Amino acid sequence: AAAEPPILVDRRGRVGLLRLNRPSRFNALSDALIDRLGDELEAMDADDGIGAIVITGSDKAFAAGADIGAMADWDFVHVYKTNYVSRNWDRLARIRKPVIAAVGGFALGGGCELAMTCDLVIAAETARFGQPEVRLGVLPGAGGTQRLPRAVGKAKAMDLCLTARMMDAQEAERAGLVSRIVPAERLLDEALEAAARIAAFSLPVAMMIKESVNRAFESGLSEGLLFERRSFHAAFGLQDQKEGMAAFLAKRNASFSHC
Ligand code: CO8
Repeated sequence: AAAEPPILVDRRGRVGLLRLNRPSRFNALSDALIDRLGDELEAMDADDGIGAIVITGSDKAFAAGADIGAMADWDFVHVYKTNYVSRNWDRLARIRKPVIAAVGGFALGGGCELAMTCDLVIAAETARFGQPEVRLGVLPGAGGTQRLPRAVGKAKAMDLCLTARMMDAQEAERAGLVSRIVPAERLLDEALEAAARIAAFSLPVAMMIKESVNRAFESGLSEGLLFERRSFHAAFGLQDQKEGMAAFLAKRNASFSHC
């Protein structure tokens, strides 16, 4: 297993599929894994033939967090000087195409943070989400204290981060962390279908939608609305706008050329 790549890369039409592949470690997020994930995501982001990306794990775990074995002996100077997390995580959040997390089993610590860095979270009924870092004598370090309250509100974010308890898929969906719940055996198919549906729409429009929704978390309402309005106006510069509206009026399916 040591020779196995930490990420398995696949492609289904216009959908890129990345599978976290350290099953014996519950897909613990080693540096090698995060580095590779960043490389593969950036390659797919640059690939004109890909319109959406799915990240998934195994049945048991999406990812159980950072690799505790690797971290145990690190000290402040080491993590500060090597810029742990920022050095290889920030690039994940800069991916411009829609990314779907297909979560089965545990999404804990950095695993939950990875799911929250994605744009949609499709969860199997078996999914469990948590930020249990407090148990280890640390706190969430890849956005858990920031993205979780934005997703589920302060009350639940405090509860999860301070008590280390897990949320099941139902609670996570009610709270707003999860886009949809599906039966475990349908997880990958549902995620791939959602990705294929997104990828068939205009790619520049999907990118603008992602950018604009994310702007809601970075700005006040009037700035966000202005950003949306500029993007909406820009969409009228696309061939895909002409095609989408002409297809509607002609009562046929649109065929987007992604430009
Ligand atoms: N790191 C390393 N190894 C792990 C991890 C992990 N995060 N999680 C599980 N494993 C290993 C176990 O050590 C065990 O190994 P072995 O078979 O050699 O004993 C194997 O995976 C199976 O685990 P368990 O025997 O514990 O299986 P259980 O079914 O009893 O429990 C759990 C599964 C609940 C997932 C349990 O393993 C667990 O609690 N894991 C740790 C979860 C955790 O604390 N995560 C937070 C880590 S800290 C963090 O994520 C900080 C984020 C900062 C930034 C991230 C940047 C990458």
